[in-house]
Amino acid sequence: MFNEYEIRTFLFATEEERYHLSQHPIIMLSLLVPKWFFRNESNMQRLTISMDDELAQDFDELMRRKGYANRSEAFRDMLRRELGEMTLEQDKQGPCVAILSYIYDHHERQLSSRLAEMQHDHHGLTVSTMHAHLSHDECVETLIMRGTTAQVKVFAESVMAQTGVRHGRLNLIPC
Ligand code: NI
Repeated sequence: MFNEYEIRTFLFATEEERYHLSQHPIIMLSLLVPKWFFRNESNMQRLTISMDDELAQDFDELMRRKGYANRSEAFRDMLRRELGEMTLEQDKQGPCVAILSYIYDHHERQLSSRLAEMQHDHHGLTVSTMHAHLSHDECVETLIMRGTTAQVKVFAESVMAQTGVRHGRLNLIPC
């Protein structure tokens, strides 16, 4: 709806340019929006990135597919993900929040009780568990955990390695 670029263009334009820009109804409208509506840019840095046409096209395609409204937010998210992974990799004793999800066959011998027992044994790690009965045979579970990256990984891997547990995925978020 309102474009940060248009606002900035208006604010930094010369008198003459400003007159022409003021003919643009969207820009005039956007000036009525209070400043707090936009992100606080006072502590934001502007980076200029050069890339070849092909990479730029691929980036725009990725942005569209993922539903980003602009390149800046797409790039910030990629950078945050990369930095997060680096933090997790470098500091295995650092704190994290983790989400583990998996599907399992509840007809598998004693698997339900074994999984519950494993969670009880790590009650300090498991913050919450959600269980849903997917079908006659299958259950889906999502665990929210809190602990060091190393602890969470070891526990998650032992759960995913159980016979009958499938599609295990662990999402680690540094905090
Ligand atoms: Ni179930």
